Amino acid sequence: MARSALVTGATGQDGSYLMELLLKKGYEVYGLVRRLSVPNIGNIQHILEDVTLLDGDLIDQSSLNAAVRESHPDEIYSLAAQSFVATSFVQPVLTGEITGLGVVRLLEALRAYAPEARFYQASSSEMFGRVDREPQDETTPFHPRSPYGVAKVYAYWACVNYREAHGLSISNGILFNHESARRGLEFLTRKVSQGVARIHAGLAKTISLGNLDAKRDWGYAPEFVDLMWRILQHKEPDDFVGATGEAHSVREFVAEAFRLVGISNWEKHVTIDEKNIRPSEVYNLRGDASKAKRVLGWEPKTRFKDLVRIMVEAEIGSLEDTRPAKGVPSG
Ligand code: NAP
Ligand code: G4F
Repeated sequence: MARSALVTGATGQDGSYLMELLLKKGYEVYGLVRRLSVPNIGNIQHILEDVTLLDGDLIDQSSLNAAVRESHPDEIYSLAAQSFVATSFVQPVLTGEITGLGVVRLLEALRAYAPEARFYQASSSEMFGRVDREPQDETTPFHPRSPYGVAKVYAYWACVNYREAHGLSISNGILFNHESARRGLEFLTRKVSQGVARIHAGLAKTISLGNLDAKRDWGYAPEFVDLMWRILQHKEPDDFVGATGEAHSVREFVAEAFRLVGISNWEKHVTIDEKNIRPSEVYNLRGDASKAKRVLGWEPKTRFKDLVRIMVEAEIGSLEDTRPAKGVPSG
């Protein structure tokens, strides 16, 4: 019989890649989606006929109970979150409700209705925050710097506690930034790759950014969902860092994206706006994923320059797709 998996955050970047991966592996796939006035299914349009979507919201316990009961999951992937750090400063209570307490609601549903299932929690390198060592691994202390990071720390420890207190099979993936053309438009890599493509096409002149000096360990999302799956195949529940081991600054990302379209004087096209600067910043993240390599055989392949190229090319391609063909009137 096919194994069954329930994925929360199904419409997001990671949820969409993970559901594709699980389908390829022969799983029966259930995706939790919340009701929106206009459905947000762009990332999963192509697999809609192959998965079962269940209505639910991390704020609503009964909908999570029903989703777990209906999907009879062997594996649960807890990916849903208010995941944008900047928003967490203006919506800290909502972020705590969804990104923190929402995970506990899902754990309660696990405990009541699928205690044999393996559970993956999407923990984050944002939990390390103000780091006191480099690179960061599973033993690095947490010092979150945003309401989002604080909520993720709460969810992380809730998962550890449910594992220890109730003997449930719960694992954390502490993943560093991973990106793709399916990233939300507000995240740095997508904002830059889309902005560069638009400037290249003559549709815009500048991109408005914040702190150019922050450094991130940026990887490619499809490789990181493979790590999520590997974590749940490991017999013993455990916590793993996922990272490339390389850090680059926002400035480097911007320069490389412009270089790809032949623009060397990129400073002319970037403005710095106070509104993009966070009240407290995470300045430097670089991960050490040697445990994931040693125990799970996982190693990311896509390096920084490949990632920037993949994202810029995707944006240029999608702009070309939306342009009217020659001779065809628009409108
Ligand atoms: P994402 O694209 O922002 O997706 C978040 C998902 O959560 C969306 O499907 C969203 O649904 C759903 N969601 C939000 N609020 C919800 C609620 N109240 N009830 C039910 N669903 C809700 O995030 P991602 O990049 O795929 O990341 C997946 C997970 O990994 C998140 O937990 C994120 O915090 C974590 N993480 C991400 C990274 C990274 O670099 N991408 C790194 C470490 C950890 P809508 O489409 O309806 O908004
Ligand atoms: O792309 P970002 O918004 O991602 P951030 O804050 O690192 O968070 C992402 O990665 C986390 C893993 O570490 C996830 F847990 C989280 O859910 C999310 O996926 O910002 C990256 C960096 C920051 O230092 C930010 O201050 O870019 C800097 N930045 C500079 N200008 C900007 C901008 N970020 C955004 N979004 N927009 C700007 O204009």
